[in-house]
Amino acid sequence: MGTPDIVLVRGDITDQHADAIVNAANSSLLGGGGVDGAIHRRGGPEILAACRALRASHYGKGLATGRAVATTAGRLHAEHVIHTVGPVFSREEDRSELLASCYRESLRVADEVGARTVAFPAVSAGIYGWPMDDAARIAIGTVRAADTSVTRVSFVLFDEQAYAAFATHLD
Ligand code: AR6
Repeated sequence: MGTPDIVLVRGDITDQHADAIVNAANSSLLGGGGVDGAIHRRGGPEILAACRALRASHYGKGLATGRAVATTAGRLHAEHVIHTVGPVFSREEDRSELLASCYRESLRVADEVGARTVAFPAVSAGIYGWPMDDAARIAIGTVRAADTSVTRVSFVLFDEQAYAAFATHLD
């Protein structure tokens, strides 16, 4: 147990090779746009079938915000997809702890399934509206404070602005 090495990658998370790839899902677990759409498209129907089975067996009301759960990774270059539900950004309410929980819970699930290398997107920083700089601060701060058997976390950033925000907080 300890703190993982952190690397930043500019690119598409569905191209990554890792033991586990984290999906920025929603509580339905039944797919959506952004990372979620890309993961289901590239990973194939096996992932959705596993999500449906989880809905039926454990998460009839959906997966709560800040939680994480693992499925097969289908055709992705990974063993597992870890689906986590980020909070929708709010100016009225501080939901930072829920966003931090996504990273902590995803690493806890990674430990449970024995994943040593994990690729994360910038959870909540797309459709859910979180300002990128703050999303990066929470992501890096939480992973740095983790005590996990995961040895390498890569943050896979889609564009230059996201990459720059993460690079600032890694320094
Ligand atoms: N690889 C890496 N990063 C990506 C990719 C990709 N293929 N596609 C988008 N991003 P988002 P959220 C970036 O919207 O904000 C879905 O409908 C994107 O530019 O995927 O947590 C779910 O079902 C942004 O920086 O996730 C939920 O309903 C970051 O990944 C909702 O969106 C996250 O953007 C979740 O919204």
